[in-house]
Parts: sequence; C-alpha cells; structure tokens
Amino acid sequence: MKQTWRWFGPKDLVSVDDIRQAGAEGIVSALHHVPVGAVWEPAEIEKRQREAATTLDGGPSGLAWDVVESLPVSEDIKKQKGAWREHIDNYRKSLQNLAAAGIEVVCYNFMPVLDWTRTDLTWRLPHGGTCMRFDLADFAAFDIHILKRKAAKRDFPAEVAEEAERRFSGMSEERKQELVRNIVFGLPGTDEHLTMDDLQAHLDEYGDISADQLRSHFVAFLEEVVPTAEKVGIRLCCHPDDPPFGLLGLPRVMSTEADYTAIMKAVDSPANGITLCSGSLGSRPDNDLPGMMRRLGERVHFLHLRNVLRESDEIMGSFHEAEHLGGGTDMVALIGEVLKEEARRKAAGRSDHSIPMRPDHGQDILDDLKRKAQPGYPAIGRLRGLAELRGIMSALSHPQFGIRQ
Ligand code: DNO
Repeated sequence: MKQTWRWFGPKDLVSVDDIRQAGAEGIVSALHHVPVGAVWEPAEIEKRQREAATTLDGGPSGLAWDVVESLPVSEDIKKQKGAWREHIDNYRKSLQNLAAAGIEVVCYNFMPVLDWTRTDLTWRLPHGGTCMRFDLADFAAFDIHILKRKAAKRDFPAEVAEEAERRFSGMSEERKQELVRNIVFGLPGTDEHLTMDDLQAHLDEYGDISADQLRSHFVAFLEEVVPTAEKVGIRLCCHPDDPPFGLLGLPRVMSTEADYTAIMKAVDSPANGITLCSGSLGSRPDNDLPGMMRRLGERVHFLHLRNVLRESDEIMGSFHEAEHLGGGTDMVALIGEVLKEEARRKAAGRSDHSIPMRPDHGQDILDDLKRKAQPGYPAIGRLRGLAELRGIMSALSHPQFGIRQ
C-alpha cells in the first residue's frame, strides 16, 4: 500500500511539513476552488503539484500529488439536466489534463446534493477527545421539524420520529442552528456552502428521480468518461454513499456490494473502479468489508481506512467515528485482504500493485483540539490512525510470519 494523506491545499491547517512528519508517502488533494462542472486547467493542476512538492520554507517535500479526491460530478450530470453534456465534456478534459500531469487515480462520488452527512462534528468522547457522529433521532428532528420535508415522518421508524419530536421540543436555538450547519455543511474543503433554501431547491429537483433513474444517469456518465480514462491511463474510483442509506428522500445508488457490482458490470473496464471506504460502507451492518475487498479487489484503486461504531443493528442507525482499530470493521482482516490483492497484482505484473490508501478521518485528540482543522481531518488523530494501520501492514507482511508480497 502507498500511504497517502489528504491535504486541502495551502489553506489547510495541517501543512505539507506536518504530512512529511506523519511519514506519509504521497498526497491526496483537489482543486476545491474550481467551480463544479468547470475544466481543471493545466496551470492550476501544476500549481497544486508544486505546492504539494514544497515545504513551508521552500524546500522539496519529497511528496507528490498522487490521488485526486475529488473531481466532482455536477448535480446537472446526476440529474441529466441543464448543462450536463457540457459538464461531461469538461470532465473528460479535466481527466486528460490530469493524466498529462502524471496523475493516475481519480476519486469521485455519485451522491445527490449532500456528500457526507453528520449531526455532530465535535462529539465528546469518554477520553476527552472528540469525533464526528451521526445521530438518527437528531437527523430526524432536522428533517421533520426544521426542514419540514413533507414525507419526512414516514421515512423514519415511529419510535425514532417520536424521539425526534421530544428532542426538538427541548432543543435550544443554538443547537438547532448547529444541526443545520453540520448537516448542510457541504463538501469538505469546498468554498461552496448550501443554505436551507438551496437545499430545499435541490430536493425539489430530485423529487421525480428514482434510484433506478439515478443509476442509469450514472451509467450514462461512465459510458462517456471511462473510455477517456482508459485511453489516458486514469483509474477512476467511486466513493460510496456516506452514510450508506437513504436520506432526505434522495436516491442513493452506491451503498452496498450489490450496488458496486452492478455499476462495475454496466461499464466493464479496469478504469471503472472503486474507492473502498471502510468507514462509509462500515456504517451498515450488512456490508462485509474484508469480503468486499476479496471479491471486488481487482478494481479497488483507492482505500479509505477508518472505522465506525454502529450504535444499532438497523441498516439506518446512529454511529460515531471510532479509533481506526476500534469499531465494527475487522481492520486486520481487511488489510490482510488488501495485501493478498497486492500480491496477486504483483504476480500478474500489474503496475498498480501498490494501492494508495489514506488514514481516513481521525478523532480530534491532544493538540488537535486547539488547532481545529477541517472536520474529520485533524493532524494527530490521523497520524495515530496511520501509525496503527502501518503497524498492521508491517506485521501482516513480515517476511517470516506474514503474507508473501
Ligand atoms: C469525507 C470524504 C468524502 C469524499 C468524497 C469523495 O471525508 O471521504 O467527502 O471525499 O465523497 O468523492
């Protein structure tokens, strides 16, 4: 595995210098300032490459921008409305420009409107640190009582709707506003933040788009961009829905192994691959992460390794972000499957036998609590995660005791 680290660019409070000290070997970044749908121009790509390659005092960092996360897919493409054809052309141009700059792995997602969704960004843990959390009753309170979506109440089990009502009636104005901010937070790193009116307008637009229709729009998008990716040598990798169940009445199409299998089959090319995010997929009890790695591994081009603790056994339930080796996913088994896949690729002579991974999210601990970096992306919490994951990788690939590489 190549140990990479997400960096939001020069404005990130965790610097390239910090990333070097964490021992990461590569950088994951995006041009967050480019409007969704526009072309990523060569000059902008080169600028970010230079920034990633340079320490704060102007020296060489020894790191390169290895993975794009994300080259976002516009809402127009997802809905097949407005400027969607132009956006697809632009997407292809961006892929060509990235490939010309030497970047081979491009992550994206196909979630309508909201990327990840959490109700708490700084939930206090017993040890005094904080983590991100999704609380179903708080989310229902937002949906039913703040957003007042018409169909909201019947989208939740009766007892959750009742609990939401109880909580809402005792909720302070401050907490209501915080809930709105957290849920409508938007993409990490983005300069575009939604208002409640924007959110409502988006939801209205999706009113008549079913999951099947969204899936067919997804396949149409892939049919257009995968041949370009293949030609220029880019490996596309779709990130799963986070959380992997329906929210706000929006369709979701990348939540389970069956979802992935359908999409991979529909456009059957190695360039049409997966970002296996153990945290997002692991928020559902029926996703078997080591099994998914074993069965879909050939097309896994990028790994997000993190863990969540599910607080219920329901498909749609509360969860919080656990330590990397805590939570419901057997991280040792998952990493074991990744190492076996890498060994298979090596034996087959594949040049992509080292799969880029990043320690995804982290709890805010120690000085993270003062630095307040991007939610989910603290320096020390992720460094701890990376250190633990690296320990497993070293142990499992030990020449005397481990999986042969
Ligand atoms: C959250 C991230 C996601 C991810 C996108 C990929 O922390 O894992 O926002 O970057 O969904 O397109």
